[in-house]
Amino acid sequence: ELNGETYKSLIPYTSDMKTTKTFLYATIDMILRYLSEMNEHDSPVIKNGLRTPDEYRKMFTFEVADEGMNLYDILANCERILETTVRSGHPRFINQLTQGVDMISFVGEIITSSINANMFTYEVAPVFNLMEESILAHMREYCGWSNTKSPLNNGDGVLAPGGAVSNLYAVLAARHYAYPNIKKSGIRENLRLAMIISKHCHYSLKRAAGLLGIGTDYVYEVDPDESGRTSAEKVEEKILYCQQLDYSVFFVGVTAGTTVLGAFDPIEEIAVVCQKYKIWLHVDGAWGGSALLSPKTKHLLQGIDKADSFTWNPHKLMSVHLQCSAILLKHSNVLMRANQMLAPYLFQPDKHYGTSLDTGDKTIQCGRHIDILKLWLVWKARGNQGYAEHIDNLLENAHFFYETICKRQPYFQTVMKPPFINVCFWYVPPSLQNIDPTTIEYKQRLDKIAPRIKERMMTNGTMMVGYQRLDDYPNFFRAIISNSATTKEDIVSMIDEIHELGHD
Ligand code: ABU
Repeated sequence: ELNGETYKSLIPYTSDMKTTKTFLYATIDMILRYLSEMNEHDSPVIKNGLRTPDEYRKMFTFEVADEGMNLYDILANCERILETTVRSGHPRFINQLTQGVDMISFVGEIITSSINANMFTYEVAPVFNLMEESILAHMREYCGWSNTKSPLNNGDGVLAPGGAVSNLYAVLAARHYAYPNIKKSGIRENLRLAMIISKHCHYSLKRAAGLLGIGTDYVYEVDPDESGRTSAEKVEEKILYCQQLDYSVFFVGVTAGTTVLGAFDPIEEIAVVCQKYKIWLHVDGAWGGSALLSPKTKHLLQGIDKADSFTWNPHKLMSVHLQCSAILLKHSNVLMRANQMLAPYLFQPDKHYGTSLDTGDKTIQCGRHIDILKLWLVWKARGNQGYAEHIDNLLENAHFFYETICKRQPYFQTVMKPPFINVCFWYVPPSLQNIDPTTIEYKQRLDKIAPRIKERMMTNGTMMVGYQRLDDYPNFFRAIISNSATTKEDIVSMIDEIHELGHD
């Protein structure tokens, strides 16, 4: 039916809805088949395994042509994309912090797409700007930044395309707060700015220093302890060291839920140090910020009320589709003052509705996608209570994962007791069992095991889990389950799979 039709048979090129309906129903059918198959727990995460770039190049015609493609072939291409894709919503995809496909969030994405509006001004996205204002205020309440007199004037925030951009906002806001003239005059040579971050913090903070003219050489890293936490004493030592060098430290960045180990820096104690030296404290909770949602885990962020800014990514632990990251600030108007350019064609000061909800002028973007609807819908559907249960369930799964591999010694060795959802471990094959683990040979050989297992895993396509080196540790696996669909049976199957793939 769609074979002879082109895009010109679709709205808006025709007002007849017939072909549009056929095309969209066929698309929905295809998506339903994909989602249903993806939720069969024993189905592959990558059908036929990961192919080489050349194999994919042969499977698709990536080049566009002079002549357009008919609608049937467009759908055939979509079908092939779904067939070959890495199914990040699969219950056994635990490779990345972003996982799963939540149906309410999915509906939010479809509706957002149908509207295709731009967040930058109130006049083109009125309801979405109000929704964002309300949800960001609610998130700030979790940080303890509420001001009952004026609930919407108790800080600021904006949704950003990802945690790295939220972290960039934090550094930018801190720099502007301390040195507002830089926006206009740049960093003059006699101003020696420096930042202090935890060594295990996200790399985006260092990149922000490069982007904002601080210079990556002037980012001082504090070594964590053996549990991956940065101590307040070490932060203070670093501040004093920088002061001796005559540097002005304007930013301390710590982490709530480090990317690999899931460690939480002691915010309360570090906040005391930052207050003593009047330095902006940023907490990157892109991953672990959602621990605030559960009464059982919110203690992990004790002291967040004393921070100046906070990154929190709903697209990680809150089952919301990429992209959805929040940068939250305790201080009102810093973002606007730091970024405002008053483009006269967009942010006219004499608009009849006022300009306070023209959020575009406080961002580093111009056009901005609507990321709020999916978050708002999921939060509405679950309520605060549903989110608390979600976090508790994920933690329970992490503990189950940890306990199961503890029982599988000596083949599975844990890196540490998980501080949060991250379960880090080595697989030690029989060939390494009789080698002294304190030797260099053992470390060198162990370092090669995780990549080898991962290669076999990707070739089979049965599951996906990430691995990395960290400090002196040889390559180890990091299992993180943020998908509500992952069950205890999946966990046992994945552990069995690693054991099978890892055997010599
Ligand atoms: N931005 C951190 C994401 C890292 C991960 O998914 O593993």
